[in-house]
Amino acid sequence: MSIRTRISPLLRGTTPPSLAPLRTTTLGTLNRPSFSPSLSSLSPTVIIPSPHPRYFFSTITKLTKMAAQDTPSGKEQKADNNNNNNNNNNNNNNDDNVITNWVKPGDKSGEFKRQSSTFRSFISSSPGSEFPAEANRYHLYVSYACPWANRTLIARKLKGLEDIISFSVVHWHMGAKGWRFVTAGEADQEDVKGENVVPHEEGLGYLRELYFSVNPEYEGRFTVPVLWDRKQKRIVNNESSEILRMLNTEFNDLIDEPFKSVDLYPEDLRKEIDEANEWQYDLINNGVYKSGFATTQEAYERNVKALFEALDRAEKHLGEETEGPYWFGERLTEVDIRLFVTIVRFDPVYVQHFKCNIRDIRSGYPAIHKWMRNLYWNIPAFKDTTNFNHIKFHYTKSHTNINPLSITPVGPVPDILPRWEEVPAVSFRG
Ligand SMILES: N[C@@H](CCC(=O)N[C@@H](CS)C(=O)NCC(=O)O)C(=O)O
Repeated sequence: MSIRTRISPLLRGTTPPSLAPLRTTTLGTLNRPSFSPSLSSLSPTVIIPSPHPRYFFSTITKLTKMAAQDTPSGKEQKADNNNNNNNNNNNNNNDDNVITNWVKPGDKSGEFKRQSSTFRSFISSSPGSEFPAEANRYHLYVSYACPWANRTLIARKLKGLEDIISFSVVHWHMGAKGWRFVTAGEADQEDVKGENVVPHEEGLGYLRELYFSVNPEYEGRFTVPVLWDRKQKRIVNNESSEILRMLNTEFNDLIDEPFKSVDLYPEDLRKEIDEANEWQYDLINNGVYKSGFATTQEAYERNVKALFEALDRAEKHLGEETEGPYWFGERLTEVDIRLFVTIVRFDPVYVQHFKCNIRDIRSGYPAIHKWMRNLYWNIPAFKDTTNFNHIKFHYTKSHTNINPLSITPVGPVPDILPRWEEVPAVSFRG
């Protein structure tokens, strides 16, 4: 069976993405200046799209409705939020335990250093495994805001594991006590609602309670995603890159074609996948955080320049070195998943909130833009697991050290452009 035949059942509609007509005219002729590492020598190439009135007004209505409601998170969140504000409006907080001290107090480098994940067991289909592959046994705790968690939801869907592994989604707000579950009253609110945004089934309030339930002495961060074993009431793993690998292979005996044959980490591409993951993780996936959480000008500039050099590299690869529509041409792999979750958040959040604004994707990176929109608009696993409300509200209203008033910018409008529409400046240049 050809790869395309294998992937095609996952696509919406009947046209596989690689066969869909590509509007190369507007994108192919762009003359984009190449990246210069010196900020001062950069020409102002970021083009602000003038919003189409349709998108503009629907977003305004959405935000106004939100403001008119009682606050999304109620009393408990307000308390949590205040706490957060008090703790984080300056960088002089010396309490190591403050959850939103992204840079360790006293660390003169100003660099965000991501902690390694703690729970690293594997579900396995091998006999006698500590965590055997079984249907209805494992649960994913995720946030729609979080790119790392988003990876696992995409893989779950691409592999057809929807009836085998359940999932639930936390509230988008992360306060001083970390992620929390929604209350029954909140689940239907405009800004909160989404597939499986539900209260915890046993009534937990915060994700940290789950971590403490398995280890009362736990000292790491209370991160999503969490792969949970319902039977043993244990955390199997909280490292998204490893969860992706498990979902890719270990449940294959429990699923049918065409999902069984979907291979996100194929043997013959492993070396290239590992290589791509390495620089993309450090410079792009984590690069946006290192830029946004930096507490010195030097740390910010170092990381944001490296991020944009890496985006230039990705642009070159997708525009010139591969015959699309995926990173490895005809084959959809975990590289597409891992890069997508950062790119889809780039214009709506990272450009302004994390100051990753040397360029944006929609006007500055035509090949990445085309690649991202193909995934989003043609493959339900990508679109259905992307929730722009959770994404925008989480970052802008949780990181009060970066955005003390928690005002969420309205733009860019829309969050993602339709497949064949360009920002006016790009259409004009084409
Ligand atoms: N290495 C982890 C990182 C996960 C992670 O950092 N998740 C963030 C959300 S985007 C989180 O839950 N942060 C909470 C915290 O650090 O307190 C993975 O890839 O699974």
